[in-house]
Amino acid sequence: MAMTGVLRPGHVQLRVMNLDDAVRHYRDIMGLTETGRDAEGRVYLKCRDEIDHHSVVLREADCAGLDFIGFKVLDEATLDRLEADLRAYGLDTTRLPAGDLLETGERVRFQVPSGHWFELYAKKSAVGNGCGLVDPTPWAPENKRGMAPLRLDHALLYGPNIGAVQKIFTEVLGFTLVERVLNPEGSANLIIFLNCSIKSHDIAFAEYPEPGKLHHCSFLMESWEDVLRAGDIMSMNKVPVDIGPTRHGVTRGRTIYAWDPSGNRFETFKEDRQPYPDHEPLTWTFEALGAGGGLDYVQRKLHETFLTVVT
Ligand code: M3P
Ligand code: FE
Repeated sequence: MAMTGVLRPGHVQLRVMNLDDAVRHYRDIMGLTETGRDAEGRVYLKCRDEIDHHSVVLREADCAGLDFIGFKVLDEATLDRLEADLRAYGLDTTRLPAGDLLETGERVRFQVPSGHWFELYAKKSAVGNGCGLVDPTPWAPENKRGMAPLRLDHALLYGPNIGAVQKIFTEVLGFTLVERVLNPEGSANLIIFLNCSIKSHDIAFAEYPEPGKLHHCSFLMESWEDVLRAGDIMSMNKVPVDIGPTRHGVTRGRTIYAWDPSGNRFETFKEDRQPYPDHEPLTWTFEALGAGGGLDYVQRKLHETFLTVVT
């Protein structure tokens, strides 16, 4: 098997300021399926083509934002190895018990120098995508509701010390730098896009003074047509839109950025690039992030919200 180690972002736990409004957004407007609620009141949801029990966990809190992101790893031996590797690198790790998140095995949690909390886990109950395992259907009609994203795809996080974060992800966790945007001086990276697969990115970080911030969680759509259709659904439901529909020059992703009722940005996204680990990373100058269409290839402008609005 070529794909080992860290497989993918498997879940995000989001803080929302009103649980009912958030459930209406993620379940009824976006069309994720609710798969459970726990004793703490957290709500678990999954996208229609995901196999595992959940990818989005909503927790009611006083302020919006991201509690943590979990990455699924191949198996328990990989989890043990990566835990040891993180410790050998000098990071503190803690183990959360199986069942702390519904239907999820033990998680190895650690904080990176941007202030974000990550966790690795090897086990989560497979509930399936409704298509079956023998003579499967291509999609399950009962799960194709609302915007109907296929899966949680990636997140862009804002915080300090992204150079140190990049080292952890590439040197310990086996990620590859795929694309980057330089700072205005050209002296360091302002934004880095990393994958652990051949996705255009599995995680991205932007240099920002405040630690632990969320720029967006992204959801993969089946087609560009479905991104536009998601835009229709946003308008019908008065979901506030930030940017798009357009294409990012950086990563080539076709996109809409919009906000959930708590102000957490989310993206409906159709990827358009599959970089292998042997490909050279692509570099964008800061000037090209705006005028070169890095952020918005159609309008070629640096929308102010991109650099300033985070939760
Ligand atoms: C994405 C994406 C920038 C592009 C961001 C890209 C920073 O959010 O999912 O492709 O210009
Ligand atoms: Fe994105």
